[in-house]
Amino acid sequence: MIDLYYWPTPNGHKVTMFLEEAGLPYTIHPVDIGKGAQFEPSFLKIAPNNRMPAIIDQAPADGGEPVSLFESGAILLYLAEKTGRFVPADLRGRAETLQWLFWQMGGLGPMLGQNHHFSQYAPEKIPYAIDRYVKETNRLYGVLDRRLADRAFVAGADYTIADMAAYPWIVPWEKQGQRLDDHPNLKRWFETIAERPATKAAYARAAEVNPNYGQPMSEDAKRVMFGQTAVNTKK
Ligand SMILES: N[C@@H](CCC(=O)N[C@@H](CS)C(=O)NCC(=O)O)C(=O)O
Repeated sequence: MIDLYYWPTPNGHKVTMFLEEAGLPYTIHPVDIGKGAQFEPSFLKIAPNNRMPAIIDQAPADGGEPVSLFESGAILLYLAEKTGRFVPADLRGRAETLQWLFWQMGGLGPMLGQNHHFSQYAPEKIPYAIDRYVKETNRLYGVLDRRLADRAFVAGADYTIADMAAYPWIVPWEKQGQRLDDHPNLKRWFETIAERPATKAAYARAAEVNPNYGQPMSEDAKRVMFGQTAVNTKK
């Protein structure tokens, strides 16, 4: 059984996508980041970066104590290794998959996160910041589109954790000031993943956990989420 500490955001969706694909039993523990649940001392023990997702694997493969993990990329890789699924076993396929997983974790996620911040949440509309992150998002979409020109999925013919990491960040493409029609290979990939039953099941969890899923962020939530300092992590 996997305990999943989750709120329905792009990084949260990555893990439900994996768990649904693999058919691993899991229990969701909602972490309402708009209300400050990420700062609860019990959560910080599992996730010292006060960000979700996080997991506790109650039955690790070595038969030892439960394993607790934060960082969505580390969680995807751990679960892939636990199940032997969604990461190729051969040296080259594995290297390709990890390369694109790290590309997502170091580039696509953080840059698109800044796009969301300055385009949608910032109290002032700062043209320079919006332009910078909308353009960087566009560049990254172009990289993914070129990568997908001659292969079905990011790492090759098979669906992997690299795809699961990237897909939820493309879902809000309109809010990011992008057009999927400008990136035909990316669009085909995106539509293929959207149709997977596990993707649909993962996204169905979103509204179950947060009845306000898809609504604009409240002013109270913005106060909780933005402007954090080290004080918040030292409870
Ligand atoms: N690199 C982390 C990022 C996680 C992250 O940024 N999670 C956001 C939601 S997508 C969060 O928990 N935010 C809470 C906050 O900002 O206080 C990962 O991939 O797990």
